[in-house]
Amino acid sequence: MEEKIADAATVHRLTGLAPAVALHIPWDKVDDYEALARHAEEHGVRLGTINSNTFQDDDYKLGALTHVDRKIRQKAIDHHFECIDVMNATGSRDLKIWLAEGSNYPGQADLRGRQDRLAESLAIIHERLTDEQRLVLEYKLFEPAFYHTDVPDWGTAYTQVAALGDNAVVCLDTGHHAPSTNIEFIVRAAAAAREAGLVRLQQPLLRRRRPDRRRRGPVPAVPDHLRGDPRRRLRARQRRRVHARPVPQHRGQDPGADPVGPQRAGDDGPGAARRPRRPRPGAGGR
Ligand SMILES: [Mn+2]
Repeated sequence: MEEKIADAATVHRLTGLAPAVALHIPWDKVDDYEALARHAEEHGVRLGTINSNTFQDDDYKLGALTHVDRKIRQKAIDHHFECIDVMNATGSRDLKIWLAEGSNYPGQADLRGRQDRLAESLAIIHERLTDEQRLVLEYKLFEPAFYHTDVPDWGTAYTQVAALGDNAVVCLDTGHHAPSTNIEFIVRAAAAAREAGLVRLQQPLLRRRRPDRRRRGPVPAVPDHLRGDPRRRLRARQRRRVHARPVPQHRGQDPGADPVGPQRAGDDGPGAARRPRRPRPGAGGR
């Protein structure tokens, strides 16, 4: 763990983009969290979000916070209580929950019952947080189940957290959507909900695309770290690295060339930012 933090601190020293290191429980369990927090501080970073894990244990193969068996549900809730203890020891603000829960064929599970049990479990976990701490619910389409997912999209995640209170928010991970999903549109909807005083989404929502938290306003086409220095900006333009499309978080999910064709005229399709540039026909080349 000490080595991981030192590595993360090196990345932060070079980029200035990653001041906090998230821990994943139980993978990043240590005996003394205060000592770990001090170690992070000495390296110029701090301990950030605490992530729970209910997708590894065989007990959770049919669900964790949604499981029909009260004992399994309680086990998953207790795991989140343990994560909150870690948050209290490290001074972390956010408890991030991503659930690998769903079903594989029609009729396997009662979709409404699972949603109700999820609401009940989240309420019990949320109850344990202080007003300064936040419950952050992350959604993801189809993983690992492939008939239904309990928290597949921002609407479902929002419905669940809206019932909990102001300190429960949705996390948007740009790699967690179907191909061709317009993520900018989701950001717009979430920002509108925030302005109406319904939800606070800004930090986790914009984290991946707006690393500089001091800046406000709409997310620009040119990322903050490329503003300022025109030489870097020019180089970025030469490489066509301007964020025409969000880059999928997991390389394996990059669908490559869009099977239904470009979304906009002149668009290189999903994943364009990471693909080698296609040769363009020159004058008289067509
Ligand atoms: Mn994610």
